[in-house]
Amino acid sequence: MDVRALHRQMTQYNRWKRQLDERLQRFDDWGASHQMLSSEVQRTLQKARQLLRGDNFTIACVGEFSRGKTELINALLYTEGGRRLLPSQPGRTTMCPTEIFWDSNVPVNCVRLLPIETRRTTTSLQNFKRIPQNWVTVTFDPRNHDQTRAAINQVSANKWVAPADALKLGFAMDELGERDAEGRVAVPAWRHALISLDHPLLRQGLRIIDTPGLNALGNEPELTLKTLPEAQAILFLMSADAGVTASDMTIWREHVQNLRDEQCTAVLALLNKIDSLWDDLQSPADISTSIENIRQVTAKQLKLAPEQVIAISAKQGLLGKVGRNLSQLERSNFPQLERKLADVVLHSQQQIIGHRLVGDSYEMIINTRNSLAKRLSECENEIETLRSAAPQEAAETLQQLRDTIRKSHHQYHKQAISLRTSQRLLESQREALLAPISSGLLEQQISDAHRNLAQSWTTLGLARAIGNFFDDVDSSLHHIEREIERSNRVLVSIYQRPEHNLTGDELMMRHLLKIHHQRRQLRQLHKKADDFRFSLSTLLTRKGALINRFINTLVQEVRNTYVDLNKHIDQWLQESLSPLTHSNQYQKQLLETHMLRLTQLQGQRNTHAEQLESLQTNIYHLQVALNSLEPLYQDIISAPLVENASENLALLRGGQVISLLEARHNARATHNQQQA
Ligand SMILES: Nc1nc2c(ncn2[C@@H]2O[C@H](COP(=O)(O)OP(=O)(O)OP(=O)(O)O)[C@@H](O)[C@H]2O)c(=O)[nH]1
Ligand SMILES: [Mg+2]
Repeated sequence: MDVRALHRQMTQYNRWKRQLDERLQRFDDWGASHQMLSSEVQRTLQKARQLLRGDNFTIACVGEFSRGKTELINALLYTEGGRRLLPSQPGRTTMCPTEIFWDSNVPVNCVRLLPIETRRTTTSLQNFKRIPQNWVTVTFDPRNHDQTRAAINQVSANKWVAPADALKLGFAMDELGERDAEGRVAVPAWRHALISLDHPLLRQGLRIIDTPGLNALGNEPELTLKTLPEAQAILFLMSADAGVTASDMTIWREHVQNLRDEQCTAVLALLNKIDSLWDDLQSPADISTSIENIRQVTAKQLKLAPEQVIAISAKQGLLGKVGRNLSQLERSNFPQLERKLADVVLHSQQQIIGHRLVGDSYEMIINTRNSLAKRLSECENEIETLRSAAPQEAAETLQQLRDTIRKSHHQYHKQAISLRTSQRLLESQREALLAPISSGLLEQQISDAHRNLAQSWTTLGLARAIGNFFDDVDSSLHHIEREIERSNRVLVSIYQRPEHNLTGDELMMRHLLKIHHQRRQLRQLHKKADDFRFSLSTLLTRKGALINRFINTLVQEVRNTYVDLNKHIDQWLQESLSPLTHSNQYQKQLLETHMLRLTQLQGQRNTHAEQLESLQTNIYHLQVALNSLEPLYQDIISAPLVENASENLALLRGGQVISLLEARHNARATHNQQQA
């Protein structure tokens, strides 16, 4: 039985990323030592490397209280020692959202805690993460179990406050439990916890988010608006003995379903605690049948494919690992969950492979090597021609060689001019592309929304103000999509010009302007805003503070997405022609160097032997450069990146698919128009 699938996949993923990063660095170093790479190429390499380094793999556990979210994390992270890492008990245990990871920049085992009082401000969690002074840090030595437990158990800490203070912190009375003798109520002591723990899985870049049940998501807008959408996988926990309860369904609908539908997050629904259905009086076959039935019913209720619902026992998984009892572990079905997660890690790897920056970097390496090899073979032909020429014809032969080179240089020069014109053509789209998402326009819409909100004393008025704001956002999105379509036509027409001599459309398809990611984000925010609007009548009377925090977070997230969009489009304008430019500049540069050498030879009236020697030196330099690039090139072509085929075959535009044929047809039409 495979009990280490996730660990193995994470290790493989990291090794793969390191290898990719190392290859890009080798190319960068090669360029530096041979002075052969333009600053544009270097920038692409740097950005691709940043992408690889910044990438974490995040799993978030979501569900009602006591479904076993924390127990599942304990089983996932168990290594040795026979103890639970995180507190997991009957009833409410985890009181604040908790992120568990290993921060290799500050390699200290510690728990950082954000006091609940920070909820009185409208500052977002993201901003608090940048202000270390607001956090209480408790360091611990993992070999000291009592110290570790005391530090980590803080995630279930409560504090007693007056009911009025609890309301100010955004809690609703019905969320709070019994009052103590002094009439106070218990609220979580911390708003958020960050646990940095040196652990083999976390060292590989795994990040786990544990959330408390009981309306924690509703109370912390940033969790639903930002943290969950950014996770690569969401585990939604239910209890096998209860099936999908009404409150499970509410959490599913409000916080998870939408993320799954947008298909950027892998969602697995888990029916936990199957051991509570194990019954000595029933045959194992009967028990399996009844678990299978619950699984099928759950899949239907959640509208998921049955293979996305897994019946497990987190507790038996943990106990099986602790006691090294393989049959118990197998029966808990925990290894199946780990295999599923391993598949999600693999998917994440494919997404990196499909990233334009990574594809471009590989393309440049291959392109550089091929240009170099071509130039070298041409030089070898030249020297052969010169060698076979009689000494008295040498001057004439040199002249012929220069003419040939000048001709090809002329071709590249013409291409360079055409590329500059193309770049200007793209640049001329800038204003129209960026206008719908300009910060001025957005800030105007935000201030209109704030004014309307401030004047709205009724739920209807508030709902209308939020609705109007998102109508504005939608209309900007619509507007920009029309502009993108136009700009992509221009790009296609450029890539398809005969002088670029491209075989296949892969390169062009990779460089079309796509904003799937940002569009998805804005749609999700819109959907959340709608859900919020419709729940306003129940919220208004009790949660003024929450409404403010929600709206602020929402607006901030829209703002962030706009900033991201602006950056994305600006980069596209600068970089979408870079593969063509790189190839052209590089060939041109090689030819120029060579032509200079031939001109010097002609001018210096050297002997035939000296001329041959000089050309031989040139060949030698090219050969040295090629030899040092060759191992990297061989590595790359022996293990190429596998492209995301579907993305290259069709360009998705606002849910509509433009076929490759159509794109080509459009390109030809534009090209003909320009020719005319
Ligand atoms: N029998 C059984 N009990 C389990 C299983 N998983 C968790 N439990 C128990 O259920 C109780 C609640 O588990 P937790 O992991 O604390 O649940 P949670 O979802 O994190 O709950 P909150 O932190 O309150 O949101 C604990 O006593 C666990 O030991 C399981 O697979 N089988
Ligand atoms: Mg918990």
